[in-house]
Amino acid sequence: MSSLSTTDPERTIEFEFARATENAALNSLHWLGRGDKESADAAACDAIYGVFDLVDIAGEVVIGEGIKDNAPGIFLGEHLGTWRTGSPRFDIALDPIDGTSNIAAGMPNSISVMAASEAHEGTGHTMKNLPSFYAHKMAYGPAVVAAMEQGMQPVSLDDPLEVTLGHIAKALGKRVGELVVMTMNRPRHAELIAGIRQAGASLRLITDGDITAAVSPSLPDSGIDLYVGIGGSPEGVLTAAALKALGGEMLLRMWPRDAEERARLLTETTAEELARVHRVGDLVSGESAIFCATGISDSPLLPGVKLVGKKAITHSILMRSKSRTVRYIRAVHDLEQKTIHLRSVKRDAKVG
Ligand code: VTB
Repeated sequence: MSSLSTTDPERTIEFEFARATENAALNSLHWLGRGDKESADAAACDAIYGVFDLVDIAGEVVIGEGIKDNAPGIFLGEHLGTWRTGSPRFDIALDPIDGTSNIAAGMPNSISVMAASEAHEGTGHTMKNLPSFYAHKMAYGPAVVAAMEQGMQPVSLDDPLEVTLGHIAKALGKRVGELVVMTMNRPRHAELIAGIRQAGASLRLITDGDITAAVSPSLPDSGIDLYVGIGGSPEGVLTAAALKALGGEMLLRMWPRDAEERARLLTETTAEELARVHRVGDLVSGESAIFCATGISDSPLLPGVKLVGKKAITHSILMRSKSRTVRYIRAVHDLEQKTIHLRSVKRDAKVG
């Protein structure tokens, strides 16, 4: 008779993801505010490798990082886990630090984040690696999804902003003036920002890290009603893994930066794909997915790491879409006892 852990390996393996992002957060904390984002990223990657070097899974990175930030990175196609015979296969998406500029500047809004979905022989990847650098995204929570299921006109990336805000407000039983919209502060968002102000909604701008921003509207107490803007494509897929478990939704369309990128993308994909509006289920097509993040510095999703005497307190969110269980894991790490297994060193490193 097979046990739950062999028929549903996601159920036990998910906790290793929490260890991995916790250790990535703890190991990168040293770099908070030191102006060195590459070292912060390298420290997070080292800890993630270190955890998975001890875990019996056959993990393939299907969405990695690196190219964008010119960072050390864990790249597409890399293997995580021991790959012992019989280990369950997982597709993995990760951003060892979303918001490396934030951590380097000692600013809020950085997390370590991973997503995974069980992979099966012969079927394609369970998470979609988009070839564009940026994507146009709009993310909203379960109440808006429910309103649309009950007949409210669906929101669209192509509607004028005031129309979209009208729909969101109606779905949430608010006035537009009571809505809070979040986006990244970028020149490319000048028109968007002006439009939000013009419509009379409140605006929360962030410098970086749009995974936490896009997940926020799906959390009951984040105070954010809508995320909209142009941010990284891989971050969009990681967001989708979270929304799949939270019951939120996102519309995402690739956004070529310029004519040169558009031309390159057209050699890799079709014009239809470029024009396509993806939803959560298109980006994360596996039957189920795990999403896990640990706060490094404070964000609307999670508090950052707190050092209290000889202890470090981490806050993580761990969820999987199959059960829709959302766990908030507050962990107290005794820094005098705790070791972080790193790939780069033979013996385990002490924290701090
Ligand atoms: C985006 C966003 C990320 O970097 O990729 C952003 O999705 C880069 O935007 O969360 P710019 O090129 O405009 O700086 C993050 O904010 C952090 O990686």
